[in-house]
Amino acid sequence: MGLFSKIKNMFKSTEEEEDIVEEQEDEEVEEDEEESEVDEEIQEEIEETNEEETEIDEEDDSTDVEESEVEEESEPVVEETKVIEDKKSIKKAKKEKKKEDKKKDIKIYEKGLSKSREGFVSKLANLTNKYKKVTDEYFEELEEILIMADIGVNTVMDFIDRLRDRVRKEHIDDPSELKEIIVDELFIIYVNDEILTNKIHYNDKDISVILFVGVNGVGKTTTIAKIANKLKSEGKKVMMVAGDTFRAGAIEQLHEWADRAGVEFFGKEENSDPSSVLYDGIENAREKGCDVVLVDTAGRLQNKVNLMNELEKMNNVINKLVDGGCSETLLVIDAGTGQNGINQAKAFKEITNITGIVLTKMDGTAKGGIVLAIKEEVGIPVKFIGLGERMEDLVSFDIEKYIYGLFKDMM
Ligand SMILES: Nc1nc2c(ncn2[C@@H]2O[C@H](COP(=O)(O)OP(=O)(O)OP(=O)(O)O)[C@@H](O)[C@H]2O)c(=O)[nH]1
Ligand SMILES: [Mg+2]
Repeated sequence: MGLFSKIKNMFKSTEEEEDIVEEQEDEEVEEDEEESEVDEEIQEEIEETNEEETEIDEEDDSTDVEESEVEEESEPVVEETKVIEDKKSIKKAKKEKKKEDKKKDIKIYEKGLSKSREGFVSKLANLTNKYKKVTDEYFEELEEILIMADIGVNTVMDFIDRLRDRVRKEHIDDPSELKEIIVDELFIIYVNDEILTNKIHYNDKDISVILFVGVNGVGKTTTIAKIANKLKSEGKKVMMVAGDTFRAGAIEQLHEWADRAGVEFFGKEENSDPSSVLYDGIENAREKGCDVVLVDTAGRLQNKVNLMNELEKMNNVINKLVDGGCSETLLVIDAGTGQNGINQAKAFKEITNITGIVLTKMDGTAKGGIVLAIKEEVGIPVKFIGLGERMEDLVSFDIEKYIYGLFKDMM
């Protein structure tokens, strides 16, 4: 079975009732297994404690003092059993929440990628219907569709070469046979033997500071709000720091988002030195017991040297105040800007250490291929994608959900 079929099967349950029932049954079995695991744990712990008791019993020379000690020893068994039972219910609740979140995420992917699906994926489907045989014209048209989808010329060239190779070796001449192979190969481009790190790195020793950079209007501030909202729902205490002191109204805008998300805010007046805002912001966050500090910046690229100096200064502040330094520097890119966005990523990569990319406005573009282009041409992992303007419309990037959201109608 091809990769895509596997992915499709994984997500089928969100659209078919029957599968939901099956899934539930599977999960019940899983839960039973888990329960028996926990039961075994309980059993082991009880046995251990009993063993300790007999040891004490054996040592017992019938002095009153020691006897009362033995009695005291037996109490923790009850307590421990209770702790384990609590753990069990917490585990169960966590699992339920994960399941819910996964379903919500898939829905957001499906909805947010509908433009891309209708655009480039429907073109792919039409191509298959148009050609009876895999010919040179077929490849040329396929190449054009992929380039139009912002996949990036070099990536497309490599991709077409690989596809031609497979067609030759596997003696394929029916375009419909190629559909699944195309999706598989696109997936392979992304995965490419690397371990995908879509996870956000949090500082486990100290407060986590995350910087957001990117050119004007790409969605930095909105993304900060969305991430704050996400972190808050995970139980983290968050502060937003208004490091964009350059654009008029930027500080107030961030403040409003902080209020809406119900998180802490720190800012100074317009035109303050961003590094001094950051310095005081981190100290303030520490005083308030925050876990994560999200820093908005004015990432204008018009003057590369200035921006580089400013970001370096900000990093020096973070290094001075925070054990382990900056947790992440996320570059925000507007997916609708295509090659321009890729060029921004390349430019920012030269200026500072970008650890991840947030691709916004994926819902507004019919060119879902940019994710693959970023991977190929920039080599920085996409950590989040924005699929709408609402607070909930930001999801951790997951290649499997992405491929599913993109191609679900094609097969
Ligand atoms: N459809 C859609 N719109 C988005 C998304 N993310 C951001 N936007 C919109 O993009 C616009 C700009 O967003 P901001 O967050 O202000 O962008 P910014 O990078 O902070 O802009 P400056 O502070 O001016 O540099 C707003 O109208 C947002 O609602 C998204 O994922 N989907
Ligand atoms: Mg902004």
